[in-house]
Amino acid sequence: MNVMTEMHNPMSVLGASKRAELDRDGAICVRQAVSAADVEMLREEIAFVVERDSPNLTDHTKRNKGTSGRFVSAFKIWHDRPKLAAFTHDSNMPALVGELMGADRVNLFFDQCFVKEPGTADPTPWHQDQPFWPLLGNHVVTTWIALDHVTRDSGGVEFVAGSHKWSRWFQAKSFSGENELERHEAFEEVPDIEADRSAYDIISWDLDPGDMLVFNGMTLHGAAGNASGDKRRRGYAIRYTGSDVVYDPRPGCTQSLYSDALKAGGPLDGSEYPVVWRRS
Ligand SMILES: O=C(O)CCC(=O)C(=O)O
Repeated sequence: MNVMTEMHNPMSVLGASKRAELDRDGAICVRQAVSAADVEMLREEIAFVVERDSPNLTDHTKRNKGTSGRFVSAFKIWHDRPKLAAFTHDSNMPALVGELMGADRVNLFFDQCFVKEPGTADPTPWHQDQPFWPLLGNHVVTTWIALDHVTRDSGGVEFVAGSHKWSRWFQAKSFSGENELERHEAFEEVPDIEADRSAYDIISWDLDPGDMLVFNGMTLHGAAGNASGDKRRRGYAIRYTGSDVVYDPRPGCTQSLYSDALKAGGPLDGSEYPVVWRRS
């Protein structure tokens, strides 16, 4: 059964154990969450953004310049793409994350695609998402939908299980190692996880197209480059927030996520970060 299209209450298919697993580990995998038709639609939409060098495209392929491959992402893409707007707002995705977070309300924060072409040496550095985002609260999740067959060697995203509960915030840095974000004095440097992988409980999943990772905004995660000679590694990520989240415009966040329309300490509600689900 396909999680997104076949049901009114997504948790009836997922089961309560997924919510407990997400709470415990900070990351879960939902198999075949998205239909083949939606995977195809997402591939086409992402190709439009990535292949036309759209203005919201960031090229992270700087760390290993001169090597083959390319690692790009694009950000806030649903605004210009009606099919992505429909998918992020009107599919069962908001209800699914609302149930997984145990929230009464879900806002769409933003969407983003990540493409690692074959032979890309650039890793996705280990990081937490929330230090990049002007948000406070626990109801912050990403759904990362695989659009290709993904393994650790082709750049599958890995997570440090339980790290969302460490009560530690790590300084945000750009993926390319350039354009450092403003330093936040209270934030620590990310530990060198690659230097001592066995010290951490690292979890990951091989994915087929349509499988979906769901993870908390405070979970440490990263990915290797794409060592495959012929397989792309495309992911479509949607960032949702829930009812316990407030706007926190502290220094050091991604500039374009600040909003003049929101009040510090207030809810995200507004046209920029719309409410897409309410518990009935
Ligand atoms: O796809 C990737 O390599 C990075 C994904 C990521 O860091 C995220 O979705 O927060």
